[in-house]
Amino acid sequence: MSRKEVFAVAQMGPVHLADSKQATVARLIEMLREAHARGARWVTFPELALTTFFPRYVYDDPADYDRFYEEGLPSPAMVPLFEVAKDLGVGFYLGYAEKVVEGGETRRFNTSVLVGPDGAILGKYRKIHLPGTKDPIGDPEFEHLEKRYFEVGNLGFPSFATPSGRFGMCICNDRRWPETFRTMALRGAEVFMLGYNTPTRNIHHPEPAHLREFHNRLSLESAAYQNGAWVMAAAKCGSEDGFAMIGGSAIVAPTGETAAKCMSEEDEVITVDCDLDLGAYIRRSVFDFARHRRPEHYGPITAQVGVEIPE
Ligand code: ING
Repeated sequence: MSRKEVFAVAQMGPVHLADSKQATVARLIEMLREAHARGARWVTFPELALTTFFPRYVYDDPADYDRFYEEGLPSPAMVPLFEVAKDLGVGFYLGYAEKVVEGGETRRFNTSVLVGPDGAILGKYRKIHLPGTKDPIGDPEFEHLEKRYFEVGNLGFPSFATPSGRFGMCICNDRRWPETFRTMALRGAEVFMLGYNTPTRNIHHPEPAHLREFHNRLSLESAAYQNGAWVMAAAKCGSEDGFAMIGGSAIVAPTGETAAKCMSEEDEVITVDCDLDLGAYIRRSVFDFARHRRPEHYGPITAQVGVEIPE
C-alpha cells in the first residue's frame, strides 16, 4: 500500500512595493483554500512571500527596510494564514524575511517555516546560499543585495519529521547547489519544499533569458532524481513594479519528471496526488547512498570553499 498525499504548490504573481501585507496574505489564504478544495494536505508558498523582492533596491538605513521583515512566529501579518490553515487541516511552507534578536543582537535572515496540518510549527530554515552582493554593483536597472539584507543561515540543512514523512526545506539560490539536497537526503528527507524569486535578467552576467527557466528546471529535476525525492517549488513571479521574475513553479517526481507546472506568471495553484514511496526504488538502487557513496574521495567538497589547483 503506497503512501499517497496531495501536495500543492501555490505560485504568486507579482507583489508590488505599495501592496500591503494584509492584501498579500489574503491572496495566500485564497490559494490555500483552493488547494484544500482540491484535497491538498500540504501547500508550498514562495520565498519572501509577504512582500516584493526588496533586495533589488538599495537601502542604507534599517529604518527604511525593516518594514519588509516579520518579527515573531507567527508574526501579526501571518496570523490569519496560520488560523485558516489550522482550521482546514493544511500544512504549509512559507518564505519570509525574518528579524529576530538572538544572542542579544538583532539578526536578519531569509527564512522559511514549515507548519503542520495541526498548526504546529515543525521547523525553520534560514537561507544559506545568498546570491548577489553586499554593496551595489551600479546596474542601471536593479541590484541583487541579499548579502546586504540577510545573514547566512545558521540552522544548517535539517530534515523535519511530519505526519506525512520527512521533509527538507531550502530557498531559491540553494536549489542551484547539489550539496543542499544531498545533505537533506542524507538526513532522510523524501520531500523537498522551496520557494524562489528569480529575476529574468541576470545582472551579473549577460545570458539569454530562456536559460533562467532552463536552469530552474534543471536544478529542480536533478535534485529530485539524484536524491529520489519529490520537489515542490513555488515562484513569486511576473513584473513587480516593472522588474520581471520567472515563473515555472513545479512539482517534480523522484524520477526527475515534472509532474505539474504552472503555466502563468500569476497566482496559480497546481496539485499532484503524490506517491511518497515512488522514490524508494531509486534510493534502493541507483542512489542507494549506503551502498554506493564513497565519502573518502569527496574531501574537497567540505574541506575547500573555492578551487585549489593541486601542486
Ligand atoms: N534569486 C536568484 C536565484 O538563485 C540568481 C538569484 C539567479 C542567482 C540566477 C544566479 C543566477 O534563483 C534568489 N533569490 O536567489
